[in-house]
Amino acid sequence: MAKTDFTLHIAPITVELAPNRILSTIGYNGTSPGPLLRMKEGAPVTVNVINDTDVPEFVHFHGLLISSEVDGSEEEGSPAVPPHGSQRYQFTPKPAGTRWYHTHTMAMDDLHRGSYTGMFGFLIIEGANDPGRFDQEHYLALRDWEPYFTNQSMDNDDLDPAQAQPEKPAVLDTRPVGLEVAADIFSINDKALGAGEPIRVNSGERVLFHFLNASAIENRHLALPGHKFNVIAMDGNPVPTQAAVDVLMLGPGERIDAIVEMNQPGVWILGAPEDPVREGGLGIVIEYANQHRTPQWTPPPKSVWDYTIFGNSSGFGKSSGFGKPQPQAAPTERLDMVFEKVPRGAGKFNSFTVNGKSYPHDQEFLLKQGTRYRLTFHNRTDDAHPLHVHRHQLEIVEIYGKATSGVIKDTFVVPTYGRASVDFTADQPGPTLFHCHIQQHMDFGFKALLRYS
Ligand SMILES: [Cu+2]
Repeated sequence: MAKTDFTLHIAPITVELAPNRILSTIGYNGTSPGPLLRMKEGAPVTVNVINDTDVPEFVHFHGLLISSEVDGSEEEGSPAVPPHGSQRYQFTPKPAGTRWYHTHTMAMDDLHRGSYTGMFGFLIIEGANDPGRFDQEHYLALRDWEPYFTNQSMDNDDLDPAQAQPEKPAVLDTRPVGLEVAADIFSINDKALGAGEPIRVNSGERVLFHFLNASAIENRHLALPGHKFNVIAMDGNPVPTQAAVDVLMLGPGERIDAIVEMNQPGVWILGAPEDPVREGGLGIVIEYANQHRTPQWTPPPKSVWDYTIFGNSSGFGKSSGFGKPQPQAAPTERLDMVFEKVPRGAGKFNSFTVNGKSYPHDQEFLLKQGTRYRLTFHNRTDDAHPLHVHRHQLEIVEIYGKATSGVIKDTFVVPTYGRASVDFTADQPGPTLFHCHIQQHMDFGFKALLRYS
């Protein structure tokens, strides 16, 4: 048997967000986030997962181009980690970049299962990507805790681009909607704002941040007063055009690598622009040397998130000059997915359909190996959804009614009533799961299985 390179031990843990706020959950190796797994691109690894709970578990390696057998998805036929048993995953990690791993079990109406737990962590694949000069780096995962059901909409999608909403139906469905999941307690990694050590910086330093939205629930925004985020990679993939922005947006599952030039001495809060979210814990203090005062927060300039400014079509920003994706052949086949929400379609909860049908869409999405596809997502719902395709890389080619190229993602947010197209090459045989990365949406129908013919 191959030697074990990494061991993940699933068991109940406690997380001390603050001295007066200690949570019980499930985690990997006694902590949440779990250990940072550092792998080398192209060097085979064995991950041994030991499950010390009473239920089957799946560990999904998110953003990796690996086979269905080890992808960690029940729908794709990966074997479960049995209760009080273990499972070995052997694969060759690729591509280089900021990836992550997390549980992929269903939660349904149990808010103590699946991605509501502390089972997630960063997975870094080291390779040829060159982030440029930096003085220190930090891995920051955004989380919410102690989720509950509510019929009060908590959406904060107002920072999304104002747009035509091409998929908005002429007549809106006004039936009462079901219970949704919300949370009021937040953290970055395992600490609420102010409870952990600050990030200590010197004026003039370049700090590389690896951000991950590990929430099961909601898209998140981040800002750092007086500073800009120079985005160099999204979902671990270098962007064709590096651009500096005031506010980042990450849907659940998304990652952003960004360099911040520390040139505003003071003590600042890096956190969520929405007051209840930041005051609920989603933030971390940035403290310059020899600065002693209360951490400052000022609202960021009004800002909209737009993936296309990082693409090849953009006229501003500076070319990253590394890892630039090769121009791809034009797609020869088309696929369409239409998403609709059925209010209270699952009893107390809403359900979702893809092309008017429920999972698993037998034989509906058949891929021919080696073919490049254009997949268009039609979001006929009143939410912005983080869409994720397993084991493949997606090139955004149209979003917000704008064309772009070269932005390579595994997860991206399709706006409310919006439309987006991605191109991908079917070069990863095996069942392939597509789903919304909001746990409740996935559990209640927002998913489909793509198969190779
Ligand atoms: Cu969703």
